[in-house]
Amino acid sequence: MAYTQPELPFAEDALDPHISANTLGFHYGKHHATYVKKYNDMVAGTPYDDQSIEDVIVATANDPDKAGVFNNGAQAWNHSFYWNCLSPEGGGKPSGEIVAKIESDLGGYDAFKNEFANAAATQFGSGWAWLVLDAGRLKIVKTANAQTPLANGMYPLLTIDVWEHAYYLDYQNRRPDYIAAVIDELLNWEFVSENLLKAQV
Ligand code: MN3
Repeated sequence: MAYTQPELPFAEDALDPHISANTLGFHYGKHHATYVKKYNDMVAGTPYDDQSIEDVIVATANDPDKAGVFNNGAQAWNHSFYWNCLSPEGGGKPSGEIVAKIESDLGGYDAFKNEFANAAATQFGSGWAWLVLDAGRLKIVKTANAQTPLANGMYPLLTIDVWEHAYYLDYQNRRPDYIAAVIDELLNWEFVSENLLKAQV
């Protein structure tokens, strides 16, 4: 069964001016779509075809012979997850159960914000910054290229894509400005809270 690229959860121009329709057109319509297509082409007719994309990502991580399947599968999954982390109504401080968890595990919202922004800004080259649940505790991690905490037994709650294709049309080299805009204006805390609830079941 092929992996289907999910619909964007908002209109292509809904995140403007923080992330433009032009960026989303390329990022969702070209980059993400290509990862999905390549993944499906690579797994077609193999035993991976019968497995969920999450299982394939875990099975192919750290296997150099399976780098193509892993890279395209992980990038397909990471992007599907990333779109849900953004919302035109997002940004700012969270509410709900996540607030106390951020307080106890990370030292509060300001500490979260600094650590998350720093992880995203200091990921050298292409990659991702994440808020994850790791053995019951919130943690901020960064990953290179297609790497994903899913492959390391962590439960992803939130991510930001820091590949240049995510921001270059809007911000050029100013990655920290893109990161600040996402945190202050777009982060979908409702999605993060849903993920936390699912992770704790
Ligand atoms: Mn991307």
